[in-house]
Amino acid sequence: MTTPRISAPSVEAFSAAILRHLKLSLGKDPEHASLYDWRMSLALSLRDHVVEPWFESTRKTYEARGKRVYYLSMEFLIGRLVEDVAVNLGFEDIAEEAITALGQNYGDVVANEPDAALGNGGLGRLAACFMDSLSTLGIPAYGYGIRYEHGLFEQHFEEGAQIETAETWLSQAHVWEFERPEVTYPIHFGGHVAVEDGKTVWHAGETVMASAYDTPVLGWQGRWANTLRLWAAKPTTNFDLESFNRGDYIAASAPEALARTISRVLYPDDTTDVGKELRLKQEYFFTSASLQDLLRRFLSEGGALKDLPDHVAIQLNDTHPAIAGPELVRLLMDEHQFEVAQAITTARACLAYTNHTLLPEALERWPEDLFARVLPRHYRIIQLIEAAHFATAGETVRIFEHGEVKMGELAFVMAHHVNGVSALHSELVKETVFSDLNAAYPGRIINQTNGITPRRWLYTCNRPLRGLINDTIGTAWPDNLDQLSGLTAHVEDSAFLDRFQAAKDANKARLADWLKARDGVSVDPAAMFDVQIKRIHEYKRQLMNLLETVALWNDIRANPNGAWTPRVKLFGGKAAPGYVVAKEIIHLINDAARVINADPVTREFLQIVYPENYNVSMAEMLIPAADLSEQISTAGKEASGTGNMKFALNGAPTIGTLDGANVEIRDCVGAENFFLFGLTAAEVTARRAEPDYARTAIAASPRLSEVLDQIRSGLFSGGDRDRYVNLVNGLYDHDYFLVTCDFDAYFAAQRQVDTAFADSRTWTRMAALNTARVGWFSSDRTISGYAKDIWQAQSLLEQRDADQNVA
Ligand code: GL4
Repeated sequence: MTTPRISAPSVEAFSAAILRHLKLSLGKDPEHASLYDWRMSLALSLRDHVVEPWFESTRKTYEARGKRVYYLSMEFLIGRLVEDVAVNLGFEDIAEEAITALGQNYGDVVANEPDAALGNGGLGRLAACFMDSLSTLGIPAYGYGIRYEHGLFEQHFEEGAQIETAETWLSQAHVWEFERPEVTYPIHFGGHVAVEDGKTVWHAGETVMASAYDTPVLGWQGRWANTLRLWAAKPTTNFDLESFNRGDYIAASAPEALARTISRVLYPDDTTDVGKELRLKQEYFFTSASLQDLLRRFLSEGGALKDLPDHVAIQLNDTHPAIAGPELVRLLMDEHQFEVAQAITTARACLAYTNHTLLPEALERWPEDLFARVLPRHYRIIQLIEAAHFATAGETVRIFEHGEVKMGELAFVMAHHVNGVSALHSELVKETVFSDLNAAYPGRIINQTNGITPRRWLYTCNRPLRGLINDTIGTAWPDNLDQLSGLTAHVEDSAFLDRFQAAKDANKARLADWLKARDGVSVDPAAMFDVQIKRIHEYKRQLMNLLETVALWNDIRANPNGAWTPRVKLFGGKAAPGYVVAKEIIHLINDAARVINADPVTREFLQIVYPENYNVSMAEMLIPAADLSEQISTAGKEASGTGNMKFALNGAPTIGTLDGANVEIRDCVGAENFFLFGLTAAEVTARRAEPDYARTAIAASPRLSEVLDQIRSGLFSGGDRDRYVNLVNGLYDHDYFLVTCDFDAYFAAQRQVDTAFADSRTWTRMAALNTARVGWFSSDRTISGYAKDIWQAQSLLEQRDADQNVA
C-alpha cells in the first residue's frame, strides 16, 4: 500500500551517532563503556529517527480533524523496545552492523534492556499489540495507562516454590519516554458533595496530580506513530516545609509518599484483588486524567462538546476503566453545564467496552460504602445512570446490588457497543453474564476476535522463519498477513519443508543454548519441545499437563525399551502472589521435575524444564522453538487466548480444547492439523451437574489414580505427604475445572501427538500449514474490525500520501 517513509542512515553514520550519544548523552568513551552504555546509546540513536515521523503523524491528525481513538487500559505489557523500533524503522541490519563494527555483540546489547512489564498477561499484551496495529494502520490513537514504578514482580524458585521480588525497571533511565511536566491534571478523592446555588459541587478531601509521560509507538516501516501516554501520580505540593522546619522530617515528605503510592505498583493479578481501595484509586486516577486530557485536546481545537462523539472513540479495556462513564458525565455536567440526559447520551456515544473474562472473581464490584467514600460525586452520578437505564430497559438488571457497585453492568450500560474477544466467548457473554442486558439492549454485544502483531511475534522473534517466508512469498506479508496463505502451495515441496524444519531446529538450538547459559540446564534439541507458557491458573490446567507427564513417566518406566518419542516438557509462568493453589501447582511441577529428570531409565525420553521468571522476552525465545503448543483450558473459561495464535503462527501445532480462540484457530488450520480433545463448554456445564463426577472419573482411570497416589505418597516431595494433600484432595472433592474428567482424553491425544511427531516429514508439513493458515489472527485484522464496527475511525495513511503527492 504505502512505501517506507524512513530514509536509512549508512552504517558509518549510524555508528557515529551511537558514539556521539555514548559521549554526549552517557558521558562515556568507548574504552569505558558498559553494555548498559552501549544499549542506551543505541536506543537513543534509534529514537532520534522516531521523533520526526511522530511529529508528522501528530500534525496530520490535527489537520485531518478526524476521529481519534483512545484506548484506556490498566495494563500495557510491552517488553523490550530496541529491536522493535529498529525493525519498524527498517534499520535492523544497520543497527546490528554498526554495533558489531563498534566491537559489541548485538544480541547482548539488545538483551540488556529490561522488559517494560506493565501488565500481567494476555490482557496487557493485547493492549500492546493493539498499539502496534493502530500505528501500522495509521489510525490516530492514544493509549492511556499508568506509569507504574514497579511492573510485574520477578519470580524466583526456592526449593521449587515461587518467591516474588519487586521489579525495578525505572531504576534505569527509560529512554523511550518523554516527560511532559506541563501536562498535569488534578485528581480528586473523598470529601463530600453539596448543593450550592442549585449546583452540585464536589468538595474533595484529597488531591493528587497526574503527570504525563509520552512514548511514541512506531508502526511498521515507520509510516505512522501514535502516542502511549502513561500517568504518574505526584503530590500537589512536594514538601511540607512547615513540618520540616519543626524537625519532623518524615511528616515533611508524607504528602509526596502518599500521592506516589497510587502509581507505585501494578496489581499482580488481573483476575482477583477486586475490592481494594488503592486499586479503585488507581482506576479513577488514570481514567480521570485521560478524560481530562482528551477533553482539553478536543476543546483546544475549537470543538463543541455536543459533537464529541464524532471526534472521540474511547475503548475501555475490561472494566478497570469503567469509571469513565460516570467521570465523563461528571465532567460534562459539573464543568460544562450539560443536563443529565444529554450528558449520559453524549458519554455513551463515545464509550465502548471490551469484556475479557467470564470468571466471576474478575468481574469488578465495589462495596457501596467504600465507593461512596472514595468517589462521592460518582456515586450519585451512577444513581442517575441507573435511573436512566431503568427508564429505558426496566429494572431487571441493577448496577447497585447486594451493597455493591457492579462495574460490568455499569460499563455495559454506558457503552454503545460491548464486545467479547473470540466467537465462543462473545456468545457466552450473551448467554451468561450479560444475558438480561443483552435482551434489554439487543445488538449491543458484538465479537472482535483477538489478534497478535506479526511484527513482534514472527518477523522479529523468528528470523530463520522470516527469511524462509521472504524467500518464498516475498516481503509484503508483515502488514498483510493473509499473504501467508501463499505458503500453502509449497507444503508438498520437500526443499521448502527442509528449510521450514531447519528454521525450527535453529530456534530450538538457540533456546537450548540460552537455557544452558542462563540456568545451566541441558536439553536435547532433537526431542519434541512441548510448551505451556501462560499465567498459572487452575482453569488453564497446568496441573493436568503435569499429571499427564507423570503418567507418561510411569508408562516409560514400565516399558523402557518401547519406541518412545523423546519430549521436553517446558513450563513457564507466574502465579499471583496470593493464589495458594497456583503456587502449589508450581511447587509440584518443580518437585516432579527434580525426581523425573534424575531418573536414568527415562532420561533420554522425558525431561521437565521450568525456567523461572517467564516474561515477554522469554516468550519471544520459547515460541519460535516450540514443536507443540499446549492450550488445554477447561472449555468456556479462556476468553480467547493469544499465546495460542503466536504458537500456530510460528509453526507449532496445538493440542487443545474447544475453548476461546482455539475454536477459530482449528477452523483455520484444519481439524487434521490440530490435536483436539476434551469436553465442550456445554458438556462441561452438564458434567458439573452430575454427582461425584470427579471421583467417578478417577475411579475409571487407573493411570490417573496411580499418579494421584504417587503424589499423595510423597514420592515427589521427599516423603512429605502433607505438601500436596490439598491439591490432590481438591481434585477428588471439587474438581471445578474438570482436570479428572478430561485427563484420559488428554493422555490419548498426547499419544497421537507422539505418533505424528515420529513421522517428521508429515509433522513439518502440519507445522507449515499452521503458519500458512493463521494470517487472519493478525491484530491488524482485529483493529480494522474495531475501527469499522465500533469506532467509525479512519486510517489517515492514504490521505496523507495523497496530500504529499499533490504537494
Ligand atoms: C484475558 C483472558 O483471560 C484471555 O483469554 C484473553 O486472551 C485476554 C485478552 O483478551 O484477556 N482476560 C483477562 S482478565 N486476562 C486475560 O489475559
